[in-house]
Amino acid sequence: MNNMVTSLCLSVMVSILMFVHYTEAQRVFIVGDGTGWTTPQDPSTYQTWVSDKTFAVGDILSFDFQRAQHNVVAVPEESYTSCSSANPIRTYTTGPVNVTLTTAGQHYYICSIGQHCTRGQRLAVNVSGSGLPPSAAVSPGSNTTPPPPPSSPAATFSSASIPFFLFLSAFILVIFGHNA
Ligand SMILES: *[C@@H]1O[C@H](CO)[C@@H](O)[C@H](O)[C@H]1NC(C)=O
Ligand SMILES: *[C@@H]1O[C@H](CO)[C@@H](O)[C@H](O)[C@H]1NC(C)=O
Ligand SMILES: [Cu+2]
Repeated sequence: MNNMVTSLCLSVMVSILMFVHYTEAQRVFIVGDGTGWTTPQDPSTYQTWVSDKTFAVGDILSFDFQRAQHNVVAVPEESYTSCSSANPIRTYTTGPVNVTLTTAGQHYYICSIGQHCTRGQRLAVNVSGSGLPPSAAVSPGSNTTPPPPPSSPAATFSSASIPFFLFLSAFILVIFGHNA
């Protein structure tokens, strides 16, 4: 096998690996699954929904609702707790909408229409800092979360590293290509 072929294979492998990690790093969660984003029958529906999940920066919350019937308002903790739309961080009025979790920490969402929030249409998620294995976001005392799926260390790469690795692949290709 000549250098050209070797470097081409290497480039393709690196690109594929990065793509795999990219897709791992950006998981999409349908909020409420089949229930969607609505005023739930059971007020604890969304608390139950988050209880067996862990979230990392880069994950996407997909809120499935019809425009005008509901909305999604990102709010501070106090507003979530009191079901107030005071100090909104961001409002999404058109559903379905994908909200990317871009920062670590607690994120709170409510529906500000009518009494929907007090009837249970609110969501609090705890987002871990990187694409670390989900176990990193679970407190030691918690036994409600099943063991996390195996996750390679490279899954900690954010989508931002993709251009870098594509560039690296091209670089390797050029260097080895010239030596061929
Ligand atoms: C949300 O993201 C998922 C997965 O990428 C995609 O299939 C879906 O169409 C997106 N929905 C919206 C409203 O952008
Ligand atoms: C969120 O997760 C972090 C990391 O596991 C934990 O230290 C923190 O207490 C959690 N915050 C809340 C409000 O549950
Ligand atoms: Cu609503």
